[in-house]
Amino acid sequence: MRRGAQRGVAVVTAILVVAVAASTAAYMLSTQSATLNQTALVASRAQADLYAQAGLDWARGVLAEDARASATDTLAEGWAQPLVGLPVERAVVSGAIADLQSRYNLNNVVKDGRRSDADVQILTRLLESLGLDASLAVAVLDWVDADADLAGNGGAEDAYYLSLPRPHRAANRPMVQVEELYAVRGFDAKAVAKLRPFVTALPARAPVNANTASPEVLAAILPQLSRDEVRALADSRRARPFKDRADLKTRAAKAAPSTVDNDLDVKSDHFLVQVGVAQDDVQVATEALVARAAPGATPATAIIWRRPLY
Ligand SMILES: [Ca+2]
Ligand SMILES: [Ca+2]
Repeated sequence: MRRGAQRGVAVVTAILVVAVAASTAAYMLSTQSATLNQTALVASRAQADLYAQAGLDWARGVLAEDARASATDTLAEGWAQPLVGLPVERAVVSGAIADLQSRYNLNNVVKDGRRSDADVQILTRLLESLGLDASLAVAVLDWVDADADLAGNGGAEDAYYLSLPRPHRAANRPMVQVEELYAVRGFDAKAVAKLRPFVTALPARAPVNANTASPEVLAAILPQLSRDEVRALADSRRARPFKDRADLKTRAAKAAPSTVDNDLDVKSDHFLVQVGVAQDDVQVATEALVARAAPGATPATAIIWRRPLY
């Protein structure tokens, strides 16, 4: 009986030892494979970063080549066609180039250090056409202009921004990223979401490319034209892109020639390049603002900023 009990305990102990040994082994195996996975992940990530960089360089090359090939920029050109899922070794690379001058440059509201009334009016019309408060244009102007004087109703400078629950200052310089709008007086997430597809923040004064702009943006710039006339003008681009400003003036005969000269163009110098890379379990996406120099200049393109997309 006693001997039997001892045997029983021995068996239980043996089972326990085996179980502990097994679980320790399993644990060791799992940590080891986690380490292996981690190493593979870091390697994949580094490789994906390299592909993203290569994708960016490729896009810059495409834009430089396009500048040599044509004096206009239209959505029918090669650069405007997205690159969807190109297999490169173990990775899949996607990319897209968007013309940022198809949008209205918010920084245009200040010209040569001073308020540009014509541009504030363009922004006001754009806001109104989107169902947004027109006074937001004044808030943008105060945000961008160097002074601390209120530009008008709805304007805001440091005194307003410093009184907020999360105080900050007015930028008082050109916007670097269009997301700065979230910090500007009167803009909530909904207003930013509405306006954002139509505006951009470029480092230099930039006219809107009439060959790529949306009818909404064209209408804001060309108030002399009716909605239908703007749409017809935009539709006509598909068969016949605008060759130059003279062509634009002829085909938008009601437009003020000075508006065409100051606020419109038929080409672009600023592009948003987005590159995505998927390799194994790693996904890398990056976007960059690429500025194109005048034809013949070196370097042909420059990266103004670059940031991870996720
Ligand atoms: Ca072109
Ligand atoms: Ca200001």
